[in-house]
Amino acid sequence: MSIFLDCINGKDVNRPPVWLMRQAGRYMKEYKETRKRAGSFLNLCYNSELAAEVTIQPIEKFGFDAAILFADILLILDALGVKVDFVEGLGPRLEPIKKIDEINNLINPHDIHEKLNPVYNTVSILKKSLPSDVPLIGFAGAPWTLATYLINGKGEPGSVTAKKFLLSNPIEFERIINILTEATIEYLLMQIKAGADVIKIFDSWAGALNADMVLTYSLNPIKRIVSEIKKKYPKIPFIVFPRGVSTTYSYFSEINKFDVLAVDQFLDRHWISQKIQPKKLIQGNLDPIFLTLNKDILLKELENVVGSFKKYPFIFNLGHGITPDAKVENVKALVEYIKEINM
Ligand code: 1CP
Repeated sequence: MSIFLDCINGKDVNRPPVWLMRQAGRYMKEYKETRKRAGSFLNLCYNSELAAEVTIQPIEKFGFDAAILFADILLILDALGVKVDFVEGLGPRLEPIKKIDEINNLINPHDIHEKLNPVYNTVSILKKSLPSDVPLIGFAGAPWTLATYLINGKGEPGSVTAKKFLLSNPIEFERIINILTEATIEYLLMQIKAGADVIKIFDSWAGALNADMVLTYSLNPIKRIVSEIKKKYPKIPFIVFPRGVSTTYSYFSEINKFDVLAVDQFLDRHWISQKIQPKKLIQGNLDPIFLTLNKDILLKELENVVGSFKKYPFIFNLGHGITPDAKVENVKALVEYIKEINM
């Protein structure tokens, strides 16, 4: 009874399912109120009741077809013993690895669960409280994206610091990727055990890698994670988001084990419909900036996105996360527009 799961499972649906990346967030006053009660962003992530509350807020307000667990991709680094802080107005700041032998200080991937237990608890609460037709998406950051934060200490355009590290120390970098891959497998297995219906892997900084590096450091570790998890849970669908990888998206579309490919807003929609959609169900790719503009500008772009993708089933979403300056009335208009489509 879920249009989102039906679409992923290849059943006939009469319109695209719709949800938005970062649908719980600062553009909503309800989120800001709960966030204030939590005291800090990390407290909100680790407070299962409040994290469940903010996960549900956009479902109740807008009627999205899927919910995404409220947490952050950087919690797993916190659990691995890296100091993580979220600085108001700046974003995440971490204590980065400065010397290669500091890799040895990371906590064993098998021992991350005590710290991450509140996240699994959030999943359990959500499974009980979400409407039965709204599946829950669990998620993790991909090893490369996590490695960029571990090495840069923060999001860095071009991920230059991490790229220099991997080119200068390929053996040590491989070790880092392996640790992060193992931890991610552990983390996602526990989310599924707690009740997550679908898993999304965010490789938000994959676009910083050159094409050959994309295959080695983005695609391969993600493939390993999905394969390992599907050995235990063969039916669990995976959405993979290698943001910014340009034409190497076509390599991701070849991987049978991936169920959905999330496409960013920089890809040519004609190319997506010709090269990707025949091979893989897609999700995307409205530029989040349209949610900040006049409604008529948004509606026109919705027409463009839907017009480009409608030859095949697709999941409606943004090309990247919603921004704090998105207008609530635009989000309402977007959901209404998609729900009125009859394909
Ligand atoms: O002050 C606040 O309220 C913090 C803003 C915020 C929020 C609402 C951050 C800090 N994270 C989140 C929640 C979050 N992050 C979710 C929750 C569920 C939802 O989608 O509604 C998810 C899935 C994430 C994932 C995430 N965190 C990614 C991958 C997706 C993407 O946007 O590319 C990344 C890269 C992060 C790191 C992070 N955490 C927060 C910020 C602002 C960032 C990214 C920016 C940076 O590195 O500077």
